[in-house]
Amino acid sequence: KENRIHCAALRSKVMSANEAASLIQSGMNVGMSGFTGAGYPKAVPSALAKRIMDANVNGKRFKIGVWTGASTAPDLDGALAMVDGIEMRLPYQSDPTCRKRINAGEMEYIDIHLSHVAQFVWFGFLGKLDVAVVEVAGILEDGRLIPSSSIGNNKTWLDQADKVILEVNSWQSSQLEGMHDIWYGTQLPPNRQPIPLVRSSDRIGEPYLRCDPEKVIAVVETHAPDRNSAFTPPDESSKRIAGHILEFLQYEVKKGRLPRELLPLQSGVGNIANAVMAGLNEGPFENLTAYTEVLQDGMLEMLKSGKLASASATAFSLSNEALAELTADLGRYRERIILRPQEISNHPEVIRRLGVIAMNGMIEADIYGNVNSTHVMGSQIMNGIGGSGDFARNAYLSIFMTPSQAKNGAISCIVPMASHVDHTEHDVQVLVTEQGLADLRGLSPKQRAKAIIENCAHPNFKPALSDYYKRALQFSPGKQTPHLLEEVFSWHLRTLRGERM
Ligand code: 0RQ
Repeated sequence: KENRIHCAALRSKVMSANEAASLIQSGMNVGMSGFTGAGYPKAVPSALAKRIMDANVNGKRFKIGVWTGASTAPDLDGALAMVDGIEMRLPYQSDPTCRKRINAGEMEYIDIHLSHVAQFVWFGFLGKLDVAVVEVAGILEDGRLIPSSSIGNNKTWLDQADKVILEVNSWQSSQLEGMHDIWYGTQLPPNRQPIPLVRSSDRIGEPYLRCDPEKVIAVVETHAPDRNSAFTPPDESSKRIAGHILEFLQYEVKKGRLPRELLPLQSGVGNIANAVMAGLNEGPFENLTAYTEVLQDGMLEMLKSGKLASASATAFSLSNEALAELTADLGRYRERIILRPQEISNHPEVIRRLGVIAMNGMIEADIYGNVNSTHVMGSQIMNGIGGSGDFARNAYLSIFMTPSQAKNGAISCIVPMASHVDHTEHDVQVLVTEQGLADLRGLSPKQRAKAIIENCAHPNFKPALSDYYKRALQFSPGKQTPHLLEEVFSWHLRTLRGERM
């Protein structure tokens, strides 16, 4: 195995994953690396899951708090949830087993704006962080760490945890060295200073993570791949959504409200976001930039074609094919890709300053433009708010997109009232479905309702929405945001009862 550990003091702490896992006790809060399947620890979490299972077999309860950057992988979230080993999970997850436990009421989950997590820990809002388990790509002679394929909250975990377990993964390309930008200038209020980042491609920090070697209680060597999930090729609906957005952006350039190279792009997770990038790659814009959270296949394609000059993110989220492409040419890409801590990639101050164009997916929106990103039928968590709030609230333009219907047409994604609200009407400027785009800027609630129903709703649901809105306008006691309260959730209730509209 290639030696990635060049610090003698830390080399002396190398041990097996089982030995390292035995240093984690029930009741501890554990800060794990990992962000959308990139850079999560590959060995210690599964070893810990085994240890928890053994404890359970012996009639002992063994649960920990699991804090991460964002979602991880089956061998972290999945393995720990499977053995019911997670007391509290934060700040984002997308694992099926986790989701099941959370929705069954068997696991506590706090869904937090991703930019809030680090500072909440620094403020002491979340309690004590006992152990950090962080994957790195290598260790320098002086003990500094070469970050892995995501940064997430690693800087904060390493600073705040009492004890540190490092996983050194030789599967990660050694060429990652130099790609990261870790800013150590963060202060706590009232002593905060402006973040000196004025262009999305600026480097303001250093390429390595610092870690007090005294705190390191174990180093585990691994050679295992990230969880790289495939994207489906853009379907007809995603292509149409992308088409509407492209047309809109071109119009904004024509109107002089956007420069020709646009403004830094943020693109959410999932296939639709990826399709929009594919659309932009074939579109008329040149010299684009990205200030985003995860770098998906679509953006890598744009870096490759040259449409995208540079991209700033906190993690990769690539398919195996895209990863092979990146790895083969990492030396070249490294100059144009910057991975930052998530409190910087998602920082409201920076997003507002740069004027980011935010494009995120959603579960449903209501006729006034309130957006639900997280809860199906108001109570079942899907994933979490992730970075969508960080970006939507502070963006130059905040765009939300979804197919107009879900579950093969059984459900309308435009509803009278959102069953859960993550992004209020105030933070939503543009709604897009395959049917069309509603530009909500400068519109009052009643004008918004007309635009959303007219442009975004599926023809199968449009008459019922128009009918609801007309009656609300007539019978609602208030005419600012007309609603019929006895009816607002009737659409959801029908779905829950298994009836079609
Ligand atoms: O479920 O696969 O079981 O059928 O929700 O929906 O249409 O595949 O869309 O992959 O873009 O996900 C909001 C979840 C959309 C995502 C959400 C069901 C649908 C399907 C997924 P099935 P699609 P996407 C920064 C940005 C929050 C985090 C975020 C998300 C599943 O975009 O998690 O924005 N966003 N981060 O069937 C019932 C409806 C539904 C519905 C969709 N109205 N009712 N089910 N579904 N609409 C990046 C990060 O933070 C990491």
